[in-house]
Amino acid sequence: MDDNADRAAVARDLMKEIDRRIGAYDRAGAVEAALRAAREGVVSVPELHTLVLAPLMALVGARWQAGETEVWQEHHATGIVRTIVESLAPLVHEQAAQVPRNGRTAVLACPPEEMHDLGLRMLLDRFLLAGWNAHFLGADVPQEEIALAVRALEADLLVLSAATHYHRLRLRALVDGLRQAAPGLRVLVTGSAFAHGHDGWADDEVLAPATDLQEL
Ligand code: B12
Repeated sequence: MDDNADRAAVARDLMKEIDRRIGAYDRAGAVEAALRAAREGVVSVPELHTLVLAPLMALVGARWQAGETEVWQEHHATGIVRTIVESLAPLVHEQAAQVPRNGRTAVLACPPEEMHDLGLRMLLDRFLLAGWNAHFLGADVPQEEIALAVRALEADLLVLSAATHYHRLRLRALVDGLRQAAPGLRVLVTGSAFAHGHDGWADDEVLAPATDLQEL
């Protein structure tokens, strides 16, 4: 087995273990399994995000959609995954301190009424680990507050994330408005609403998950 296949297999096993522990309502065990793997370098933080936690959340969503689980179980699982991501902040800051800083600042936010901020929260860590100075504003941020934040934080880049098609449509007007208010600001959109294509958006307006953030 090559190294990539090896790491993918390790990540799959870790996802199964975290999933099993969440299913058994073993919050401490699920968090500890993820933290141990990241601290020991069994998976890197970006691998934990993309190969373990994102597929786990897709599985959680699919089970709910198939009627196999209740909404509260999806909320329960989401809460534990969020705890895992937040618990890794000290490790991320420690690792980011070893990476040469690029002197650029990114602001990450969800547009008004968009509640899916977990993927964007993971992206914050990946920006920090790629040498950016980055700030996360979270879910459902009013347009005026986004405009104030990019100015106050002297952002070079604004990343807006949407998970639902409905929010993706409203994002067009929001992005155009923000660009008018802050000419020269680079604005990118991302999130699972764009996972199956980005009609109505130019290629260079969309941040795809495979993008090398150091090259942005
Ligand atoms: C957790 C969750 C919630 C939580 C959000 C918690 C939070 N704070 O983030 C809560 C309960 C709030 C929620 C609410 C709703 N949700 Co919800 N939710 C999910 C769930 C289960 C997981 C999302 C997640 O965190 N994934 C983990 C992160 C890391 O993954 P990600 O953001 O998707 O990003 C990955 C990929 O998408 C991809 N990717 C990301 N960006 C990009 C960009 C490009 C260009 C590409 C190519 C790929 C890509 O790479 C990432 C890493 O692998 C998904 C199921 C699913 N399959 O995604 C549904 C899902 C996103 N929700 C959905 C819906 C419909 C809703 C509700 C409308 C439900 C309702 N009737 O109330 C509300 C809307 C709330 C709102 N106003 O925003 C739909 C969206 C359908 C659509 N496309 O329009 C989904 C897909 C479920 C489904 N299959 O129906 N939800």
